[in-house]
Amino acid sequence: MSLRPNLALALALSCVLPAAHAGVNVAAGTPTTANAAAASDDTVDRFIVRLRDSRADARLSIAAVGATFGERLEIVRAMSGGAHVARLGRRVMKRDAHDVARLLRSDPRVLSVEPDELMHPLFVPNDTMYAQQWHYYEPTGGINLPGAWDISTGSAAITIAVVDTGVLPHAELLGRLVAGYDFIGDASKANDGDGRDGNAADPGDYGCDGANSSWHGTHVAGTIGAASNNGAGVTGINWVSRIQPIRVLGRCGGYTSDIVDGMRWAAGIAVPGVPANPTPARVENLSLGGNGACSNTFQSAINDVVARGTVVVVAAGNSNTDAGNTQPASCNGVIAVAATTRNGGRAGYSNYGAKVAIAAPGGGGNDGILSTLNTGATTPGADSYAWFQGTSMATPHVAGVVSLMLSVNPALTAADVLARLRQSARAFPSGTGSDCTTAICGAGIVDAAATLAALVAAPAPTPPPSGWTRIAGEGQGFTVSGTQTVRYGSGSSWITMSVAGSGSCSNAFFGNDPIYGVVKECQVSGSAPAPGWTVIADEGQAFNVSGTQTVRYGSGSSWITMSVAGSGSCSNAFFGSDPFYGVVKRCEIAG
Ligand SMILES: [Ca+2]
Ligand SMILES: [Ca+2]
Ligand SMILES: [Ca+2]
Repeated sequence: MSLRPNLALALALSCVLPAAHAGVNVAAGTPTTANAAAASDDTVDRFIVRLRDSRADARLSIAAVGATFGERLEIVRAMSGGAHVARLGRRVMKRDAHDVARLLRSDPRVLSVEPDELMHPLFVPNDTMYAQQWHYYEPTGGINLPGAWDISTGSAAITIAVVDTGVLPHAELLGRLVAGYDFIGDASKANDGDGRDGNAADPGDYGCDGANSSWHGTHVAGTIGAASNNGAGVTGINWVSRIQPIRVLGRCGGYTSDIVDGMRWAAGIAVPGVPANPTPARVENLSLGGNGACSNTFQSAINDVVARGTVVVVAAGNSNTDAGNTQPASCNGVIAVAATTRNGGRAGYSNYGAKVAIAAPGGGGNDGILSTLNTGATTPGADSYAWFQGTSMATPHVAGVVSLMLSVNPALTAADVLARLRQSARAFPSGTGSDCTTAICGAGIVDAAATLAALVAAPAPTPPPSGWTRIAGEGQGFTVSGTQTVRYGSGSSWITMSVAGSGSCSNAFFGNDPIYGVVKECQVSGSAPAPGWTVIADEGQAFNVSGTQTVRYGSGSSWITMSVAGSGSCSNAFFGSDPFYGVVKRCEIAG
């Protein structure tokens, strides 16, 4: 069966629209990033491809898949998580890209194909200035920070990754930055003259349809941790912890493939061709997004990052629509943040719906969020401050509070953090003219003081000691069979992580020091799945077992176990249902 005619049709359709669309889209001069970015988003030539056979020569295999459909398909680079970025020989309309991906996926050598979609910063610049950071302390629209600062202003052991346009060494950020990485592979998007490099400073994202540089990452970083109580400028939410710039957004946005590599690296997970992260982050702030339900590419990266004990906080989006249509806000395992205004109502631009976990101030009308910026129109100029609005600004309010929570108790898991934020959230006010409710804006407005007070009053319960078995002393290596829950620490302070294979009982491996000045050890959970599960297939692959054996299908803590004789398929259809909706699954064999 030749699929060539279908693909040709999909590609041909794509050629009609750019000219017509360009005419509609001339919003040139509108100084918002959202408009500036839209024009460059119409077409796609990059795809994220995962091959069935991970040992195959990816360059040859991917080219051969393209040739099957009469198209040129070339590898751009290998990604974290085992996939590859590939470029099609020509551009297709974005709305046709999923059809193209579906056709390529029909090749038996291919496990998955998704368009490598562009994500954008989700802020709305606003030049109206009010000399107050109402968003931190006002009882109606603020996040009740002063009471939280009485409990914690942050811990130097915690790192917060700002996955964004990069961060400038603003005087109010300089002492707080740790080395990050610049993941932008495409030099024309990067604006710094080359592809990936070790310098995550923001060179400016100017040049997208005449737009000036946004310094978006510098604004976000200032909300999380501008120098505070220093008699100058603005205050940040966290006064002590470290900020790690992860540069993924450049001119006209950033590719999903770069963003997920940056997310994994920030959490301490290896990325091909990039040196290891010496200071992995416990919190990642993603004030970015794009259209669409959660891709497998995003979900798989989020699963990996959360399994390392890192909390992922993302913007719900600025399209005044259901956040289920925005990614990565619609992914499982993230904390999606809606934006509220100074009177506590829903900001007119804010996305909403069941995917939203919690709300925080993003500003509206004349009341923006005040943070650090730069005067440069293109390349960096002088330090400055500015008011911005958007779910991009709401998100770092939550990431900042999460970093204070982890400073108080680094043993909290991502699930603990989310549950506690929601339990302690402040009820939405009514009569705002645009009321939030728990049905559309999450559990409430984040309440920093109430969240930290509850944390101090009742620390997260730790499992009984009898459920854990010592496997290594501090500084020793260890190996677990399959994937198991391992904790590192002592007494009542532990960092818990899901570990596959070998690890090291050290601060470096677990990302932080759970209990400073105390000799620690590593323990494996006694209630973890029985040792000895071995991966035999990824989702969608066929497998064979000799004789009759116990096979499980799923991921993390959700599995369907079945007795299989001979061959099977690692799929919902074969196992009868989906054990873990929205998550990439695999098959494992006992023993
Ligand atoms: Ca570069
Ligand atoms: Ca750079
Ligand atoms: Ca300051």
